[in-house]
Order: sequence, then C-alpha cells, then structure tokens
Amino acid sequence: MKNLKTNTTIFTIILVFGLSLISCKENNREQDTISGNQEILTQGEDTSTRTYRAQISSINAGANGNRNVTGNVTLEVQGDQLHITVEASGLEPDMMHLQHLHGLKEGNGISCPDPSADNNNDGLVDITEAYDVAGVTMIPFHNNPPNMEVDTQTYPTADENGNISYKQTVDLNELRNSFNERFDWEELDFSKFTYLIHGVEENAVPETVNSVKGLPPHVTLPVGCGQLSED
Ligand SMILES: [Cu+2]
Repeated sequence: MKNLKTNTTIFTIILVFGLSLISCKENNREQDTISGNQEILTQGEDTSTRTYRAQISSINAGANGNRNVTGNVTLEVQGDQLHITVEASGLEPDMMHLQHLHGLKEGNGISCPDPSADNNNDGLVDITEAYDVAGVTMIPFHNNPPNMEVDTQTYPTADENGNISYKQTVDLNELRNSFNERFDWEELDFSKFTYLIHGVEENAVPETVNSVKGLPPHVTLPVGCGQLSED
C-alpha cells in the first residue's frame, strides 16, 4: 500500500514536470514566430538600396607602362551599411594601389582630370594637379575606411596581371561620423565624389612629379579615375 502511494507520487511529479517542459517549448515556439516576423519587417525596410557607380578610365598611361586602367566602382547603401566593390585592371602588377574617394567640401563641379590639368607641362597629371580638378583625398578604400587613414599598407595589391578585386562592407554611421569630424562636411552624398586609384613603378616618374602627405610620388600618381553618379 505504501509502495503504491509512493509510486503514484513519483508518477504525478514526472507528469507535472513533463507538462511544464511541453509548455516551455510552446512558449519558445511562440517567441520564434515573433522574432521571425520582425526579421521579415527589417528585410522589408532594407529593399531601398541606393546605388552609385563610376566607370574607371585611364590617366597617365605613359607612366604606367602604356597600360590603360579600366574598371568599375559600385557603392551600395543598404540600411546602415555601405557595400563597396572595385574591379579594376591595367594596374602595375604585384603592387599595392592607393585608392580613395576624392571631393571638395563645396561639392559640385569636380570631375576626372584630363591632360589639361598638367599645370607644369611635364606630361603627367600628378596628385597635386589632380586635386584642383578631382578634389582632395577623402575616403580611403582599404581594410577599414572609417579610420580615414591615408598612409597605410592595407590597400589592395594588384595580382600578377595587374587586376584588383576589392570588396568591403562599412558601417555607414561610423563612416559618416568620422567623415564629418575630419572634413566638417555634414552631408555624405556619394554622388559628389570622384574615385581615384594611384601608383606606378618606382622609376616611372620624373622629378617634376609632386606628391602629398609625405608619400613617394610614384605611389600617389593617379592612374585611373571615375566620377560617381547615382543610378
Ligand atoms: Cu586618391
């Protein structure tokens, strides 16, 4: 009799424990459904992608082994993220190439430099001459654009055929904050920039070529440029 009572008590305990487990599971399932719905809503907001593109054309091919630099830049703004893609070819092989968005605070009126930008008539448009037309160095495309550091070793390196393929996703708020801090320019409008890629072989530049930021002239000589516009 005593045994039967003990057995019944144990059975009841197991039953209650089992039922509470099932109810826990149901709750979790309900929560899963709720967060699933939230995900769908967030994805809905993200569909408003703004896309900016630039087609890269060659500058200073004479100092770049007569290679024409070509390629494409794509910037996709998706929610709080900026997806950057650069595909370029015709670059000095096995060399790291500086690349940036260039601009002027006053905004409009910048363009890619043509040979008429060569103020000192040495046959090359160096970085200081390009600044007047295409704007100054602003946003670096290396492994961490929001840090705004220009002199780093983290830009892409061209392969043995002179191609680069660069992809980076950036937190747009972080980029906007550091951009505003550095340039005191409230608006970060990607249609108001030019894209420049730089760098030729060390011996390819004459002494008349000027540079900026303490960098060697062959590193900053522009070789490709594209003007960004929104789709
Ligand atoms: Cu640049």
